Amino acid sequence: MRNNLHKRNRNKLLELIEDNSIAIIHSGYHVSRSADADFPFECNRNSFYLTGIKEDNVILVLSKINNKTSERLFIDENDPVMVKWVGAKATVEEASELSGVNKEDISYHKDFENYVFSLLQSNRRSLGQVEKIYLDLDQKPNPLFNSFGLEYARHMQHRFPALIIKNIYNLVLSLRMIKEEEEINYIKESIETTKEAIYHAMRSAKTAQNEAVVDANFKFILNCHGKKESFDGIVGSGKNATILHYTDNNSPIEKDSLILMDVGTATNLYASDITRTFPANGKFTKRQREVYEAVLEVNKKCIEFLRAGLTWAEYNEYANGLIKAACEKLGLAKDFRNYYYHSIGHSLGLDVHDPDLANLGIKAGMVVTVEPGIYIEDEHIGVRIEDDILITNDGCINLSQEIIKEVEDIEKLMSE
Ligand SMILES: [Mn+2]
Repeated sequence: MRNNLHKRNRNKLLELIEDNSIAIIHSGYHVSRSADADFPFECNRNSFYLTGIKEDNVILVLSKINNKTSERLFIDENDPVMVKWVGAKATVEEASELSGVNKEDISYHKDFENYVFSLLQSNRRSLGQVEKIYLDLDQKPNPLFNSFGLEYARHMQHRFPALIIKNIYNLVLSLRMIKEEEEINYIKESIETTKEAIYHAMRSAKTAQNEAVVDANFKFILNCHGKKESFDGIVGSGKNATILHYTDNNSPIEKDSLILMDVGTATNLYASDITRTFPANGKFTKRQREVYEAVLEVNKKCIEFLRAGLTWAEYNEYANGLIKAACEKLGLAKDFRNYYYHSIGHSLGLDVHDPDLANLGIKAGMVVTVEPGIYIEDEHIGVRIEDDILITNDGCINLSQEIIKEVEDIEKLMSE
């Protein structure tokens, strides 16, 4: 606990916030699904980054007053009835272990308002004057996102009209973008599990009559590791592979078709995001191989090109140039944008499409994806090859290089 990732994250954030301010970050509420059922809870990733707790209704309060910092965590007190129905929530001891917040600085929700007000009135004890309150205000118009932040902003503006409300969202993102070694190790573990699951799914494809079987074989390995998908996986065969976010994964597999799998899992919420494309029957046709090798070459060239200091526009323009040339070489008549209709990659982390400050470009310590694709609907061929890349000071490291992607290696694995 002494060297807790989330404690380090809070200390980094405290460096960034202005003096005489407090910051309040909430982990989110359960969202109702239907009748008395809720959707599976997904905690706010900024909250998790700062607390390491995946539960709903956790509130972190950071303060910096006269350059003296403090932290306080508010959690739910266990209700004996709920414990019997859905299990216990983290106790003070467990919350302390996960977050690195001292036990003495963890309280139950009933003390939250009083604590915040005591900070706001701290000038009485000549400690300074809180001028600003940072809340986590996502830019999305959907009120389900950060509803606590929105509500609390209104509440505080009403109660303390002189208080300046600031958004902490971008400050947290500026930290989340750059991964520490511990975070990279979680991503590596996710990639390792994804590799095992993809191989299992590939081997199952030869006898599978339906995409659902390949999908189930992928998920089987995740379940065996006690892991979940980091996003709704895509298992598309034939023409379905040309639909970017095809997630039905339930069509019959044509014997000589290609299967595209865009899948991932998470470790401590740190995601992997991998795409592999392979022939359902274990052997590429001449045309499939042509298209596949064209995409593979773009994938490799983009990895060689990736380095700190690039803008996202430069990265995309480079990939566009390669894909345009590849499409021409493949004899595709229309503009290349008819065969490649997404961007080359995105940041990866606690979210699969990890939000980042795009204007800062690509920096050392970021993990980004490289995912060129060519989709030829008329020919029922969709190929995408996606790897997860760590940007370093002098280039990059392909974290998923162990997951095979050469034609020979794929055909060999599928013949075993
Ligand atoms: Mn991706």
